[in-house]
Amino acid sequence: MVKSTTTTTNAVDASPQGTAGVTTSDYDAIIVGAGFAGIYSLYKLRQLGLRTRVLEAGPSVGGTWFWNRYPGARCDVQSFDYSYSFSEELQQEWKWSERYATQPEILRYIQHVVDRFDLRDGIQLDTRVVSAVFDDEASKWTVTTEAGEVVSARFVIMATGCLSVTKAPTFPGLDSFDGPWYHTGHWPEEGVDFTELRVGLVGTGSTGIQIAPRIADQASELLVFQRTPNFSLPAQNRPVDDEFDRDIKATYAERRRAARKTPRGYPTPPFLRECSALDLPEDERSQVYEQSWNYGGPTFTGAFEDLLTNKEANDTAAEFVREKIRLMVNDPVTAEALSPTDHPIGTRRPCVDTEYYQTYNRENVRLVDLREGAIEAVTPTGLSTTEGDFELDALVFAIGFDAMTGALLNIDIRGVEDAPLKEKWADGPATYLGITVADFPNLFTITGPGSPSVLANMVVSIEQHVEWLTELLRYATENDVVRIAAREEAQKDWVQQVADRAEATLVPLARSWWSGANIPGKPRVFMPFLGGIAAYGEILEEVANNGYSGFELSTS
Ligand code: N01
Repeated sequence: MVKSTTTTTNAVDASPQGTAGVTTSDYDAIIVGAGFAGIYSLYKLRQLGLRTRVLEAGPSVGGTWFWNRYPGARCDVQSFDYSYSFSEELQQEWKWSERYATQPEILRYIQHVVDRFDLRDGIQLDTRVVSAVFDDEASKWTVTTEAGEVVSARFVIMATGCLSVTKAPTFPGLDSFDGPWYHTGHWPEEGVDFTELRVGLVGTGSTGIQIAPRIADQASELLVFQRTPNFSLPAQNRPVDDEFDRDIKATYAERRRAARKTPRGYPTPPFLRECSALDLPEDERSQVYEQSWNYGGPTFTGAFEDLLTNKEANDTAAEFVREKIRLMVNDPVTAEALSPTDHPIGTRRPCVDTEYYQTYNRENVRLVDLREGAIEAVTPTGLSTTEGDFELDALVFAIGFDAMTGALLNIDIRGVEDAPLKEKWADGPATYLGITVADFPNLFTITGPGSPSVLANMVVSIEQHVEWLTELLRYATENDVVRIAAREEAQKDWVQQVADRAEATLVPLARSWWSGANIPGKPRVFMPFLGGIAAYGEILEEVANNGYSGFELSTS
């Protein structure tokens, strides 16, 4: 437990989730969010002996894997890697059924972890945090919930997720629509039956690409409204048989260690080349692409080391995928419309699919290219574009998220001198290492902007942050540190480094949610750290080894 001036103003509420009344309680740490990040934070901080409570807005644990329960939702990093590595027993006893697990299976896994490690009594569900205010004198946070509950804590850990605030559909006339409409990020728990319905799907990012084939299985007609085509790579999903399961588990710990030494946080197959795509003659280069394509998943964009830095090299990969699309989609006009030409491959989040392109060969599926006529309004009977009206019985919006900063800025976070985070980040997020913010002492952002987060295996990104933070809090505990504050200068340098790394690549050539471009009015700042998990891990280690350089640690 942190040896601090903490006084308990009320008995610590150890009641099960959702049963807490309006009380004032005092903790060592409050964690906001019970997804992968919040759950692991609770596990680690309890081990440290901190009195810790998780406040979760939803009625269940799981975070993004609770809310995004649309048909077709699955991870696009292999299940064996998209899972916690902290417990050898856990990873040996859990058996994934598919190479890329579905949302229900991942949610079951998260529930299992919570029970397996007796974490449930530390998680308070149905509790939305609305504000967090720093008390400069006491070096403590006061956290208030929507229900008016007030809790205080030395440390606040924002495990609020990078993709947890949905982008709301704002099409004029939506209220007048006669049929039901759904956002994929708030999918009804009981599911939706599209049988015999004409369905309009808006959005062709990772979500739209996953859900389209599943809607097409049911609907009498599916119209996919696409504004920007994305590159999508085949998952090459398959069931996990016992032999594969045994093979992975025989060297699981080694696999996990190796993953932390990669940029993306998962093992890379041996055929990826550490050279330029342009170093190989065309037939050999194509062979590498073919191998990566057949291997499946996002690995393709790492086939050569310069795909994200050299436009000419990138063009060879992009053209390979466009050629695949032409081969998979029977109608040449549709194939052309599905083929991205406005951004290099990998400069927007590559999608991973199962039978997405082939879906357009079905009789009941049609692509509507919004570049030829944008959506003007929702009408009582469907969608109206500048090129014509479409009659629809149901609408599905897969239009994305206010990513990375949305969940943090939805909470009224006030730091030193009552300064709102919203004002500090008016021109875009500024953090030190993606995990702390100057002038917001004792507040930590798991996979916050400025960390590898969404560019890597999220579970590895989360573990990296939580483990590093646990050691920092251990250090604080052992050294009577009550205030951990990032220095302004260190933050300035870090923000510059994050921007420089992005500038050195092709990512500025794309409009993407990575840089806030999907939300009108959001500052255009490339938010994640592009250096990768391994390099980032080394930086974190160096900061710690240097006595937490860049931080001011105060004992009173
Ligand atoms: O959201 P997106 P997403 N009119 O922002 C379109 C993760 N994820 O939910 O590109 C018409 O990528 C928009 O068009 P445009 C993953 O990191 C992971 O699909 O702006 N269209 C785009 O096509 C992913 O990257 C998994 O022109 C409009 C789409 O909606 C991230 O979540 C699965 C529009 C939004 O695409 C976000 O993916 C799913 C408008 N007004 C998601 N507004 C895994 O497998 C938006 N669009 C782990």
